[in-house]
Amino acid sequence: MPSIEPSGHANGHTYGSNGTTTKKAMQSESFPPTSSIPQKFLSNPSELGVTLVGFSGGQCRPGTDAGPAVLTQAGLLTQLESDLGYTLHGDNSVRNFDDYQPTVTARDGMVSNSSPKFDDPDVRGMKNPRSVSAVTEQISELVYQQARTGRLALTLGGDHSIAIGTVSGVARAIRERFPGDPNNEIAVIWVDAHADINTPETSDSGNIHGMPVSFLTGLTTSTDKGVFDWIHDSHRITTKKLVYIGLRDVDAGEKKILRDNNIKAFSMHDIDRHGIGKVMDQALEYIGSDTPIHLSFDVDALDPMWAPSTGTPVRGGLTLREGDFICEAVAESGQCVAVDLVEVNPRLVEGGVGDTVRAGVSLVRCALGDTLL
Ligand SMILES: [Mn+2]
Repeated sequence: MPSIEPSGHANGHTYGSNGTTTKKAMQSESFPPTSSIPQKFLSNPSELGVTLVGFSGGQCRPGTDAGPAVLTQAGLLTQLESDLGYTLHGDNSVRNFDDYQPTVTARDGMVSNSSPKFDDPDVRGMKNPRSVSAVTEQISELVYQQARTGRLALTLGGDHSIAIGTVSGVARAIRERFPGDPNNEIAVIWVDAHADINTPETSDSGNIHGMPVSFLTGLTTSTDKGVFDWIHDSHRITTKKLVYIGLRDVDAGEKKILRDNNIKAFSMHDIDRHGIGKVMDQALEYIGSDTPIHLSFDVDALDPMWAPSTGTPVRGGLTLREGDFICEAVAESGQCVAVDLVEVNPRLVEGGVGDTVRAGVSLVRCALGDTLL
């Protein structure tokens, strides 16, 4: 079992070879883009709590587990430190969750249903249920430990099932940091081609990366031992503060869930009609200025023209600028407490991994306060 080291490197660390504190301090004096946005909910706004999740067991294509490695190799974390002036805490290498990673079958190159270290048969149709539950439980604790210090929690995935961990960890930390405050329930902006709100029962595929929102909102619960039975009320979010942006491939069962629960969703149709600027105004107004925001960005929200290396691409998506704008608008709100970037799959090389990685780097930079001018 991978060990949990919650607070990581207490003094931060340098990702470049010889970056020094002196140089960084001088840079933050002359380039203050990050600190220029007043932060409403972060007590340590210049600190980032990084979690690097190399896990792909929430779906059937190997490769998203290598997402954090290619993003960091492209210099993302170094840039956040040297260009944006953050002090980095948490992971400086990718957590691989080897014990829980499903095996790849030689026959078809797809992920098999049981992980190498323990038997993991389907539960309620879910594939790899115990593996995904165990990994997301650990992610939840790790991200909680970062968020509870008042840092912004940045998580690089991994498939989107890991958001069961990230969002639950942040929800718990914010409740704890603002006890008694009626606004201590986080809002989640879920940017995605898909709604990821299937219950095990409505899902056709059984892939848990299509279900995280149903577990996070309590639309589905589990009492099966070792299968998401670790999720409690303190981990959950309300459907009232959930906002989708970029939807265009929503299952019939999910459409019913969105309608029945009156969940706020801006599809590509809405973006076409109003433009991304107005959509973001409406999204932030809906959430309200008194609520912390967790931004969970699936790179497949972007059109495959910009981000082809992802497991479930859907044409007709966001341009890179629209994606960046969403991130910029969330950063400008001063309400952002956590950012996920998920579903970058460098094994899917058709169309170009480089473009996808560059898009991912750009999205994260924008979400963390980078500006064009
Ligand atoms: Mn997703």
